[in-house]
Order: sequence, then structure tokens, then C-alpha cells
Amino acid sequence: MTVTIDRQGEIATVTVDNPPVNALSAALRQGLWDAVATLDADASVAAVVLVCAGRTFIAGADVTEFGKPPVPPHLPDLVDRIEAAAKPWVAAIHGSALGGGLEVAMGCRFRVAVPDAWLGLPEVGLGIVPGAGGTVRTPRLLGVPAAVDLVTSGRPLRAAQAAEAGLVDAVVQGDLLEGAVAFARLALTRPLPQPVSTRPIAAPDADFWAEQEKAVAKSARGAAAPLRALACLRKAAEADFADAMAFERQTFLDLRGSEQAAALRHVFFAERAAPRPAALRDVEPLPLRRAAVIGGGTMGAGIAAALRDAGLPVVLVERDDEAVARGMANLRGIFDGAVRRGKLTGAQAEDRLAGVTGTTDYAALADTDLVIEAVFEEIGVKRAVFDRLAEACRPDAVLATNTSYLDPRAIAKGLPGPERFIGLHFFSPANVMKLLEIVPVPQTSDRTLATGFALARALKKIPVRAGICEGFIGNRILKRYRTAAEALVRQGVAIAEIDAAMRGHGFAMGPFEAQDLGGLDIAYLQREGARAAGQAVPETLGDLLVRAGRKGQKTGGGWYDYAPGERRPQPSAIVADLLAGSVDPGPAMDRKAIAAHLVAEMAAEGQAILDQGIAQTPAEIDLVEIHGYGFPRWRGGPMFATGIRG
Ligand code: T1G
Ligand code: NAD
Repeated sequence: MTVTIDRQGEIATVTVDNPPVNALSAALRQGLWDAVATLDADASVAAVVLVCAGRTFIAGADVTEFGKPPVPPHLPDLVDRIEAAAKPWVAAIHGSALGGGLEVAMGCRFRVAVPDAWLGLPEVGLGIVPGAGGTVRTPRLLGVPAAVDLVTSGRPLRAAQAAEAGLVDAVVQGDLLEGAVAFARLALTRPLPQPVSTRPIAAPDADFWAEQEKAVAKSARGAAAPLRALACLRKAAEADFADAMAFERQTFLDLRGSEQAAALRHVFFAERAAPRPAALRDVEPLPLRRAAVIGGGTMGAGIAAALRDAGLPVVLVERDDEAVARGMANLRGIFDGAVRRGKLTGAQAEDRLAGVTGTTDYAALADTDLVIEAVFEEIGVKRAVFDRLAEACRPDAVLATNTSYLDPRAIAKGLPGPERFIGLHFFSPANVMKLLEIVPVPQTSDRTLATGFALARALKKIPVRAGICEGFIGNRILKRYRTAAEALVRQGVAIAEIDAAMRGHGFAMGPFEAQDLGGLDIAYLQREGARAAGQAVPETLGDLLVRAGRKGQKTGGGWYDYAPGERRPQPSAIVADLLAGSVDPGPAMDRKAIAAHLVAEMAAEGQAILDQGIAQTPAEIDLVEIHGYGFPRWRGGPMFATGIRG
């Protein structure tokens, strides 16, 4: 760690260099503390530019210090000291100014940033609130409504948005340091703005806070930090600076030791470890320049969209011209949706679509680096596709299957060069869901495996390596979860109670309403297929419903009834009748007990998965559940929540 002082005439520059992300370790805080003293004492200095070396501005407090007793100088004191410096400081921001990094920048008199910089307060995502004045200075700088949005969502702003909101004074085009020094010189010719802590706040009325509380509670789904952050902002608006700072500090210290914060730190580090497994550290992946997808249905179109979002040109192969047209229309639908939601401009959507070549001709794959197969879930169809790929593709091209339940070894059987074969299991919608299960077969080479992980990084997905078993990690746990939920119904627990229990636990949906949304028929057909193949698959309650024509929302009913055109589930008398013969009432269970039981079932399946070597660590199972199945992040995943850690 170094803090270096240079001088450009009357402007001093303070350069922080604390790789990898300039986190505010105790040594860095001390270095900055000393720099203020040095520069205050230097009569030749009129203003100071604070800039960082490496990939980013200060990315925040050092998360690895959170479990330990705080060491002085404390960050709030450092921010106060910079703000009270005799010379105005200018924060020159590139990369990310997050958490404590942004708080340091708000202690500076000015903030300038390059156009692709991010500024934000992500603390609520770590189960805490900003701890160095973030909730007290942002409303003074941005006004209360914008501060509420920034702090309670944890979502960062791009430089231009930050400038619009008042968080950044100037966006610097070209060289940051040069621009910041020029900005400082100009600023010295004008009256200085007040330090942020002394600026007034327009306090909103009680109705505003009541509304915000409702909205924040709804989106937090049980996470504590966003509401506590809102309380800090209210304090900032209604009390004086010192009292608000004390309130924020107390809240910060209180939350820092909480179970939710521990869970969110666990997820933070698991997410950062996942894309770069130690075993592949020295393995060079195949460079990915061109990709192809076979099948343009639900998954194929989603995967193609994800590849385009990462900038790769894509060839989309379908079985006939009509299917090509349908696949391209599916893709257009995805990009049009992104335009409607404001995620892409019309021109960007056109560009994404223009980068996809739809065809029936495998010759178009001659120079493709990676092919992902997403055709019907039938072994014969998939094998035929891989036969064609073996002929059409370069011998080093990676060939992947997106199968959900088939054995990838059976799909790869007879493939020349099986070392290039791998399972890449995406989740629907594939351009949105963050999880990617990576499933090597025994012959898969390290290079192919490393290419799977490199793809996940390029697509900004969370990769988890899975061994081969039915359903891999995620769908196998899902099956256990659904079976356990059905077992509760058989014991007389109401379907709606189970769903409410899981929502109360932090899921967006319970297991039955989720099946109604996705359709009960896919799992049913799979069970029927297994039965037809001679496997002993026990009859499920879902089978009874599907046989009665109840496949979910799309048929007007599944586990629940739905009024025409409505998506609100209504408990169903028909279902009660259909299932009556299967119910044998047991002891009553409250919602807490229901949720605890179902999570314990998930964790038990996770443990079996670990014991069989299908997953490597409990943390990876947690990532699968959080990023593929909506498990509440703030609980850390089923393994963490039940004490299975490591
Ligand atoms: N502390 C310690 N280590 C960190 C870290 C941090 N804040 N951020 C990242 N790392 C490590 C990470 O584990 C990885 O390590 C390496 O740096 C590169 O990370 C008082 C309470 C800045 C956008 O939440 O969002 O300030 O694996 O792969 O893709 O109010 O890192 O190499 O050993 O993610 O280039 C708020 C979290 C803290 C920022 C860069 N700050 N970091 O992304 O690299 S709370 C954050 C990020 C706070 C105050 C409080 C990203 C990034 P390794 P990476 P990247
Ligand atoms: P889908 O029926 O929506 O799409 C399949 C597409 O493959 C169709 O467009 C079809 O025309 C095309 N196709 C069929 N045979 C082909 C051939 N020989 N050559 C080229 N194209 C052909 O199915 P889907 O839901 O997209 O599923 C595709 C695969 O992804 C399956 O293996 C499925 O198990 C898996 N999967 C699905 C989900 C999901 O939630 N739907 C999730 C993960 C994985």
C-alpha cells in the first residue's frame, strides 16, 4: 500500500495504490490521514487532487476487516478530516467509487469522474448501512428522494447520471489526472462551495417517509439493512449533522455483527471466488471470438441473446427455414423487451440482432469457437446434432449441451474428440438468470472446462461446477424441495400456507405458485418418460393435477384457480377434492416451522450432493440456490442458513 504525494505547481496530487481495488485498509486510512496533515502544512499547495492507481478508485471499506475490531483512524474521522482540510480536495474518480470510497469522495470539496466510472453505496447488499457519513452527506448533496434511492437500493450510478443527480461536479473526457488538475485550478478562481456536512436539507413530511417505508420493505423481502438505511436517512433529514452521524454509526456497528451481514459477506466472497476456480488457475481457455447456438426456442434464443449482450457474433442453427424465422422472432422479442424496459436503445437492439445469423446450414459453423446445443430434450435429436457438429466444426471448437436432465455422457457418446465436450446448463430466461452450471464429462479437458468458466465471466454469470447426476445440483435440490412440499400437503398443510411460508422466508414465490407459473406438465412428462422406461417413479400429487388437465396458469388452473386474465392464485376447491384421498392430516405447523423444514430438506439434499462429489463446496450450492432458484440472498443460501459452511 502506498500513498504518494506529487506537486503540479500549486496543485498537489495524492495517489493511492492499494491493489487490487484500493480498499480502505487501516494502513490506507492512516496514509490519507497523514497526507492531509502534510498538505495542510505546505504553504505552496492551494488545492489537492485525490486519485487512485490501478483499475479503480477506492472501492470501499476492506470487507476482510469486518469481522475484526475497528482500528483507528476510523473512516468517519478520516472523511471529516479531509472535509475540514485547509485546502480543498478534489476526488478524481475512475472505475468504482463505492461505499467508503464514495464517502471519502463526499468528504472532498469536489468530485470529478471519467464517463465510465460508477458511484454508489452498495452497503445494504452487505447487510449493513454506510458507516462513514454516506446516509448523512448524500441527502445534503442530492436531496432526500435521490439519496433514498441511492442508499436503499445499493445500485450505483454511472458518471453522467451521478452528475445529473449532483453527486459529481464534472465528467472528465480524456486524461483524468490532467482534467482533475485543470478543474482544481479553475475552482480556485471562484468562491468555494460549502463543505457537504454544512449544507442544508429540505426535510420531506411524514407521508413521504411512510410511503418509502412501505416501498423499501416490499422490495427488501425480509432483508433488514434497507429499512435501517432509510431510518438513517430520515434521521439525517430531521436531526443535526452530529446526531445523524452518531445514529448512522450506531446502526452500522449494530448491523455489522448481524447474522444477515455474515450471510451476505459469505455470498460476496463466494461470488468472487466462483468465476476463477483455483484448479484452473494455470489453464489457458480457448479464445472466444465466435459462438453458435443450435435451436432457437426458449433457451436457445435466450442463450443467443446473452452471447450477443457480451458482444460475440452468433450463428443460430435451426432445423428448417420456418424454425429459423421463429428463432429470429424469439430473439427480436427479447431485444424489443429490453428496449421497452429501457435497458437498450432501439439502435443497440438492432445491432444485437444484426449480429445473429440464422441458418439451417451447418457449414456456417466452420470457424466457430463455441457451439451450445439447445434443441429438444431427446437423446436421439441431440446425438444427431452432435454428429453434424463433429463434421462441421473445427476439431478444437468447444461443443456444449444445455440439457437439463439427460446424461451428458450419453450425449457425448461416439463424438470424435470428446475432450472438447461439456455441459453448460443455463437457466430460463437465459439472458437474465445469473447461474450457469458447468458439467464436465470424464473426457472433458481442462482447457474446455476453463473455456466454460471464461464464457461465464464474459456473460457476467455465476458459474458453478456440477458433477453428473439427475438434475445436476439445482434441479436435484428443486425436486427434493417440491417432494417435501407435497409431503406437507399430504399431511394436511394448506397449499397456500406453504407458499406464504416461503414468501415470508424471503422467496419471491412459494413452490406451488412457482409451478403454476412455469407449468406442471414439463416435470410430469419427464416422470412419465421415466416410468415408460421402466423406472419406479412414485405417483406425485402433481401427476393427479396434470391428469385432471390442471397444468398451471396456462390452463386456467394448477395448484390454484385463476380468474380469466388474472395471475392472482385463489385456493381451489377442485384441487382440494382431487387431493382429498391423498391427505392424511398430521400435526399442525406454523409458517416458520414449514419454512425451516423445507430449507432443511434442501440442505440435506445439498449435503448428499457434497458427499457424492457432485458439488465441491457448500458455498457453491448456496450460489446455485440464490442465483438459480430465488433463495433469499440475505440468508446466505440453504447450506449457510443451516450451519453447513466452508
Ligand atoms: N474489500 C476487500 N476485498 C475486496 C473488496 C473490498 N471492499 N472489493 C473487492 N475485493 C477483492 C475481491 O474479493 C477480489 O479478490 C479482488 O478484490 C477483485 O475483485 C464504511 C461499510 C470494485 C467493482 O461492496 O464491487 O465501504 O479474488 O473480482 O470485477 O460505508 O470488486 O482477487 O482475491 O470483484 O474488477 C463497499 C465491492 C464496502 C465494493 C471491482 N464496497 N467490490 O470489480 O474485481 S462496505 C463494495 C466490487 C463500505 C463503508 C462501508 C468490485 C469492484 P481476489 P473483483 P472487479
Ligand atoms: P424449445 O422447445 O423451446 O426449443 C427447442 C428448439 O430446438 C426448437 O426451436 C426446435 O425447433 C429446435 N430444434 C429441434 N430439433 C432441432 C434440430 N435437430 N436442429 C436444430 N434445431 C432443432 O425447448 P427449450 O425449452 O428451449 O429447451 C431446449 C433445451 O434446453 C432442452 O434440452 C431443455 O431441457 C434445456 N433447458 C430448458 C430449460 C427451460 O427452462 N426451458 C432450462 C434449462 C435447460
